[in-house]
Parts: sequence; C-alpha cells; structure tokens
Amino acid sequence: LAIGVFDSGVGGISVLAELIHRLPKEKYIYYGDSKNAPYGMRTTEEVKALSLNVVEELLKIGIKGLVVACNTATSGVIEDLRKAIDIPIVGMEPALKPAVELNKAGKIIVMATPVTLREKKFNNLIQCFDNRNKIIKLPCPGLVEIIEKNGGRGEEIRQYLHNLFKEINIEEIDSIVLGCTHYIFIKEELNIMTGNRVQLIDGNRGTANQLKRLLTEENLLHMEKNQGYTEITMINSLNTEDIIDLSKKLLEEQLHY
Ligand code: DGN
Repeated sequence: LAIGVFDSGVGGISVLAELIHRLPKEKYIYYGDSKNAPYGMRTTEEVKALSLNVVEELLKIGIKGLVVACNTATSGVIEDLRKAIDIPIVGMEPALKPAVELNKAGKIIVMATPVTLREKKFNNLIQCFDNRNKIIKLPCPGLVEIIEKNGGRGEEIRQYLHNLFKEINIEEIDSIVLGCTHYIFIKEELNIMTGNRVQLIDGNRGTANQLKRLLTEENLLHMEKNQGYTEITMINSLNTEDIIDLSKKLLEEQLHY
C-alpha cells in the first residue's frame, strides 16, 4: 500500500519531496485538489468537506498512512480525521518552535493563509511561547493562487511580496516561518527580497520525521519487501496536462534542491 499525501493544490509537493528524501523506498500517491484551491479563504466547514472528500478518494485507492500536506486543511480537519480513520495520520503546523528557539533579538513573521492564522489550532500554539509579542501574523491572501499558476516565479510574485512587506522593516526580522506548504516554492524570491538576511523556516522535515516514526511504530515501513525505489502517482482534481506538468516540475526541482 502507498502513503497518501494531500494538499489543496501543488503546495504539498514540497512535503512530498521531503518524504521521498526520508523514506525513498515507499510508494506515494499525491492528490492535489487544485480544482478547489485555494482552501485558505474558505469557511472552516468548506475546508472540512473538501478535505474529507479527498481523503475518501485516497482511502478508496488504498493507503497505509496519510500526510495532510496543507496547513490550512490540517487546522480544519485533522482532529476529525484522526477520530474517523485508523491509519497513521500526520499534518502540518507552522514551525514556530524552531523559530522561537533560534530567535535572537528580532521578530518572527509567520506567513500563512488567512484560515490557518485565524483557526484555534494556531492561536493555541502561539500561547505556548513566552515571547509571543515578537510573533507577527502575516496572512497572505492570493499568494497560493499565484503559485498555483506558475510555481512561484517572476514579476507577479515580486510585486506581491513587495506589497505584502511594505509596512515591515526587514531589519527588525530574524526569521520568517513558512506556514503554508506552497510558500516553500518562493524561498528564492523571499531571499532576494530580504537580501538573504532572514532565516526561512518550514515544518516539512518535522512532518517527514513524524511520519517515519509512526510508520515504524506500526510496522508499516517498506511493507512491499521487493520495493527498492520510489514510486509516485500524481493525481490532481483539475486533471489538466498543465497542472500535472507543473506538479512534476516542482517535484523535480525540490528533489534537487
Ligand atoms: N498549501 C496550503 C497550506 O499549507 O495552507 C494552502 C492552502 C490553500 O489552498 N490556500
């Protein structure tokens, strides 16, 4: 059986790349729900219904573990999924902990979708830290849409980031937490914008480690004994050549990053 990886679109491909690094001998089914992207500006109920639909599809195909490779879907639906489904499930969470640990004098920006930043899950997480007055929430409406179009390169992204950071003094910032799996693809643009002086932190490695731990505990790693290589099936609800091409290109780039 495969490991199911799901996101509202192509963002979770950045997580898939990390999973492949950690667990190369597995089968993966990646499901991008680009037809319904972005989830990040929907109601909690809509995010739940859409996510449950995708997970049902994956379960029909048959999976031994599930990675909800989307911060937005995780905040809306992970508890419900854990109650309903009896396989290891790992979600995403903005990587605030490493950002706080690394933090020196400056501020920490959390870039994420409006849903992620508004949900209880994130606001409970912030409460865990003493120096939470240093944490700045920076919702990025519309950013996922641009990345879904072109993978996150070029003038449109530059303009977007320029406007987003207009009021922010980069000199005061220590780190930026990438709290949406799509934003991994714009690391280069962020580095250019900040002159390489801000740490960019994401939660992908943590998620991959957690999946490895759970699958090991349940004895579910490498169940296919002969399997010596990675196998990937890409599914996208848009089902166009363009989106599958973009998905493959982004995966290829991330694997070589
Ligand atoms: N990749 C999703 C996340 O991590 O939040 C983006 C959600 C969306 O569709 N806006």
